[in-house]
Amino acid sequence: MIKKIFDLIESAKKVLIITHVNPDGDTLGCACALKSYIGNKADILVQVSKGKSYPETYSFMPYLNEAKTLDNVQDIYDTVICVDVASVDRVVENARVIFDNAKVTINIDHHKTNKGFAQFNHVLGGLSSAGEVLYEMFENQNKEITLEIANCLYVSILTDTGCFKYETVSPRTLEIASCLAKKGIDTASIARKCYDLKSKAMVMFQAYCVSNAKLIYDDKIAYTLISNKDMEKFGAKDEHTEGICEVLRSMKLVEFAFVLKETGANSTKVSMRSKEKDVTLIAKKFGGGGHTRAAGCTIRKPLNEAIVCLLEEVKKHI
Ligand SMILES: [Mn+2]
Repeated sequence: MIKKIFDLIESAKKVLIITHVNPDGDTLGCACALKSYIGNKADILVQVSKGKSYPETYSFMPYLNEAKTLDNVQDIYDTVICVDVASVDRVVENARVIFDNAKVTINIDHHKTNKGFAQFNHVLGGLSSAGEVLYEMFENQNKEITLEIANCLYVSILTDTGCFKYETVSPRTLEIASCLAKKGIDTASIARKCYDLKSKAMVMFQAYCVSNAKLIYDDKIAYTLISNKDMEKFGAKDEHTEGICEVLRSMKLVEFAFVLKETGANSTKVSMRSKEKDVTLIAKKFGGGGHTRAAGCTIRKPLNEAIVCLLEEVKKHI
């Protein structure tokens, strides 16, 4: 399959590399690495809607300033490649039209819930990151990993492992990180750019969300609700909620952490983290998915009802 995918890329006329919605470091890192490899005939589509952008944190990465968005992408691609996209539900609006019309569709991912929605799928569920999957593909086919590609893949792996903290980190993950470091990337500088250049507004907003958290079930469950009003009050962007769930989980007794964000009158986006338990079991109940200890879903209910439904489900897993 790996050789086949590189052959398909070779023979493609116009390639669209698609990130998942609410793009993170992994999907963006893979998109930039692939764009760097493929060159001019490839465009990146960062799936963000009108007036929105990918997280500012990642603006240091190459090609993102020229990336397409859902507002301006055209249906002119014969080949599309989804990177770090767990399911086709995460290809939305006109991206979905382009995906459906493309002659060749490729899916490169590491979500164990990925069912292989494209014509050509290379999914290694359980690997640390889509970046690790992509690295192995390059190496398997003896493709040169340039300094630029190494930088991008390192961002993928670093961010999707929470700085090499998660159980998904294997000896091979660390070996790959080492290989990337040997290419000459500045690992300290990348970590600083990813984690220590947050805006004051973001840190203050996160502190507010954390201080609003409720702890229940002998502190086993921590959750916080974020309304549109909260977002407005702090002038917060969607990306500013990134990391709150991890802070809640970091409390000693907490097993499950949830961040519920109002996304519409009848729509609540849920991020979930756990220390040991499999949160994909909870996410799947609401049509979501993800990883064992980091998953998400959208509950078609207002914020205050969504939390009731969610806790009802979580109780079964305590
Ligand atoms: Mn990922």
